[in-house]
Amino acid sequence: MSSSTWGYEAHNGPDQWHKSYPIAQGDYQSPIDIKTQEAKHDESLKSLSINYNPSSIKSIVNIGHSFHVISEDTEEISVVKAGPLQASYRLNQFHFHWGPSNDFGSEHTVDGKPYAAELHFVHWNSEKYSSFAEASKNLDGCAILTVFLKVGNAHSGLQKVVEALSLIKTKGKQAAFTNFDPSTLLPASKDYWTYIGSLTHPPLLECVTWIIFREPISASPEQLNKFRSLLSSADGEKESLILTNYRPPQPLKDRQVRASF
Ligand code: D3B
Ligand code: ZN
Repeated sequence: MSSSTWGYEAHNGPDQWHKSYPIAQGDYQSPIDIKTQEAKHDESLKSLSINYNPSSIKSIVNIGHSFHVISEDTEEISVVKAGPLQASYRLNQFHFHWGPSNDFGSEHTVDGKPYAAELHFVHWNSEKYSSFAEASKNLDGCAILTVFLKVGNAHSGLQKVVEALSLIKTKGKQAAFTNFDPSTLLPASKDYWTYIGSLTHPPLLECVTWIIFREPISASPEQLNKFRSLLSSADGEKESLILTNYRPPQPLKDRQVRASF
C-alpha cells in the first residue's frame, strides 16, 4: 500500500494502515470505545466556549473518501476555547464519517454501541502554531469537536449540507457553500467526554484533544442515505460510491477519559 492509496476497503483499509503508517499502532490512537462507567467526572473541566461565525464557511469539497466543509479565516474566525483546552483553536473544516447502512458508521462508540454517523469539527491551536500542518505535529496541536448522529427526525441544519452534495458528486469537485452556521449542528447540551488521541485516518498523527458531546443530533434515514450517494471516483472514471469511511475503535492503553458532567 503506497501512502497515497490508503482507503477503507479490505486491501487498503484500517487493518492495513500500519504498514505505511506505523503510528497506527501507537499509544494515543483514535477512535476509542467510551466506557461511560470508567469515564471520570472532572470538576476542573470548564464549559466550552464555541464561537462559530457563518461568514467563515466558504466551500464544500469531495475529497474521495469523504467531503469537507471548509472554514477560511476572515475578519471573523470560528474558534473553540476553554473546556479542556489551554489555548484558542481555529476551525479548519468539518466532515462526517458513516458506514454501509444506518445501523453503524460512527468512529467512536459508547459502551460498545455505534451511532449511525459521526461529525468532526477539526480545529488547530492558532495561538501556538502557524498552520494546521505544523500544529498536527504536536500533542496540543489539534482539537476535534465530535457530534454523534442518530437516526430520527430530519435535521434542518444538516439538510443544507445534504442538499449541497449534488454539486460535489465526484472526487475533486468543489462548490461554494456560504453563510452556513456550523453551530446549528451542535446538540443542545454541551456535556462532553474528553481524551487525548489521534487523527482517525492517515497520517494518524497523535495531536488531538478529542471533545465528544454526550447528546447526539438526529438525522433522517434519507439524509444519511445521501452521504452514500457520493462517489469516490473522479469524473470519467469507473463510478464507485463512498459507502464507508470509519475507523473502528483502537486500544485505550494508558489513557483516561474525563467527563464534564
Ligand atoms: C486525518 C483525520 C482527520 C482529520 C489537515 C491535516 N486536515 C484535517 O482535517 N486532517 C485530518 C486528517 C493535515 C494537514 C493539513 C490539514 O488528515 S479526523 O481525525 O478529523 N477524521 C488541513 C495533517
Ligand atoms: Zn474525521
